[in-house]
Amino acid sequence: PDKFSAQGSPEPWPGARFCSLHAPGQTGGSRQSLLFYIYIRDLAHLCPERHQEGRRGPNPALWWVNSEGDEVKWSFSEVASLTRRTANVFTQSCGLQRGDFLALILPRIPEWWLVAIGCIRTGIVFMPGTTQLKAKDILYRLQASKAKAVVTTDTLAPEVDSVASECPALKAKLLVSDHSRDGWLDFHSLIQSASPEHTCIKSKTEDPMAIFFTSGTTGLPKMAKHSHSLALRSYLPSCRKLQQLKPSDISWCPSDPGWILAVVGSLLEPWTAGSTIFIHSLPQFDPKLMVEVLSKYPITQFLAAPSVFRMILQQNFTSLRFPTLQHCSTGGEALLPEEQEKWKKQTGLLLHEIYGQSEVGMSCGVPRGTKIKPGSMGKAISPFDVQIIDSKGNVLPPNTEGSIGIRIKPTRPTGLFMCYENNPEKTAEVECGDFYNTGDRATMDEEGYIWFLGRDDDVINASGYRIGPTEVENALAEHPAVKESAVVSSPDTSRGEVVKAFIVLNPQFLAHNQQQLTKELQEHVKAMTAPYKYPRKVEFIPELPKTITGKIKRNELRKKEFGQM
Ligand code: BCO
Repeated sequence: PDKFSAQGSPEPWPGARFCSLHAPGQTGGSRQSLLFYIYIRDLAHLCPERHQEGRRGPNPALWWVNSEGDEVKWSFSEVASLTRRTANVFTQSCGLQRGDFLALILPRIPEWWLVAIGCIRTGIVFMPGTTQLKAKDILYRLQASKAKAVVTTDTLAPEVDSVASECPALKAKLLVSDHSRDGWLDFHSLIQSASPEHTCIKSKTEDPMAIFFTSGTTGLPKMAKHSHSLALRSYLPSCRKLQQLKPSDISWCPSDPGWILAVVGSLLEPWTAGSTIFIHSLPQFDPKLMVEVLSKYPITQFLAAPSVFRMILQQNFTSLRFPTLQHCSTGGEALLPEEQEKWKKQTGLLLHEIYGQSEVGMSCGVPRGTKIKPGSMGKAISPFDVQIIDSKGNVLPPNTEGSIGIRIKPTRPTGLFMCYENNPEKTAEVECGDFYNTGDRATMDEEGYIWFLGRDDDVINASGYRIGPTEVENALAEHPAVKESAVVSSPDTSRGEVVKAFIVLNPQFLAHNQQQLTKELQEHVKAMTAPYKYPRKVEFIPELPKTITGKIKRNELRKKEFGQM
């Protein structure tokens, strides 16, 4: 790397101790092997320092490229040294301490990986956020978490500054940029002057590690808090079976690093296996560019949301053959059997489905080399005991529709979120008997394969984004044309589902050109909140369907969209 000089001697891998027990009296499915984590020393070493040169192939730990031909390649010892420096920047230059919260809002640049590992080393809880966040979203996140620090780039620094005065807990603003900015610490120069010596905290499995903001039917996003066991899960043999990553693999997960898919798929999984993390800056999604990248670079593993594969297939390439690609995984939304078939026909490769959420990471899937049943998202990944449950938490028989539940009693499994931070009510709401209720509907067949059916609430899953209808309705309510609105999911051939807004106009806007008004309202939502939530479909209606108590019947509107009425 030209920006940094990596120094410092490799540290030994301290190792971890586990014991494996069988839980007595487990019901439903095979006996679950519970891994009780006792103690892991210097957990933060798990990523870079485990894979010193000489013990692995010549591939770098991190390989970053952009479309302008710039490239960064870091070895594991370079990453180790740089993350030690990052840890020192946090504790010494920023005065942060173990347990403090840090908002990490960076695009796909190498510094994101330094900050994440720097946090793990120091016990600072990182909160990844997509760069699509707007000032209001950032304000909410900083206030709700009482974050002590934020790390971002020039693009979002003005948005942070516009709300920082309302965030009294915020004491450090770190800028990743070639320019300086008043009131901000310069990440690059601090890294250069920081010591490359750092001793990791002795983290325990139940210590908090990261927070993911996740949307629900009502209210603002909840803070799903994960412990270090999210990282520990990547070591479990059952999880390693999923992708079977090896040190010789070059793994690309283009998901925005604000999502848990990227934290697991582009940080924890590859680095615990000693694989290379490949990153393309991808300022904008472009399916043609993705095909070029997969053809040009020696990528062996590719993990992306189904919409990415769908949008590539929709380009109608005459040939889609990738010279080095061996394994493809997909998760974040439903994949249709015909998409699986088309990808296989075009590329000669299979698509292995993964199921997860911000609360659960990757909890089900089709491990590499095992039978794919097109349309099914695979089986539970141990130590998660996944069952289909009724509203009381009773396990349902095979092929019966119910909610996807993950057993949390008598023992909460390694890798499941700890709680919704500062929200015991919402945490209790998702507990159902002995299970965590995911809110997703499905059936399970006799072989344990799970068949996804949809949500049991009003949450929308558009191209892998979980969107709460009220977040969009609240943004629409701030436009003078909108008297009231109802936001629901609507089917879409590219994105699986999209956000649709049914809008009742205020009288003075009734005569307006509806096409123009649609565009204006879409731009308005994009400006008010993260643009991925904007309503791609808008319909103006005279009144919203309501119950006698005045509650909007979103369910009715959604059913109409899916032709179920
Ligand atoms: O389509 P439009 O152009 O009208 O709008 C797009 C963007 O152009 C626009 N936008 C983005 N940044 C903006 C902006 N507008 C104004 N100001 C800005 N700063 O907003 C819209 C954003 O939509 P998008 O993100 O869907 O963009 P795009 O380019 O269509 O990308 C398509 C996908 C498929 C690449 C994208 O939707 C995607 O990345 N989906 C996957 C999401 C994902 O990774 N989910 C995983 C979540 S974790 C999980 O599920 C657990 C699984 C283990």
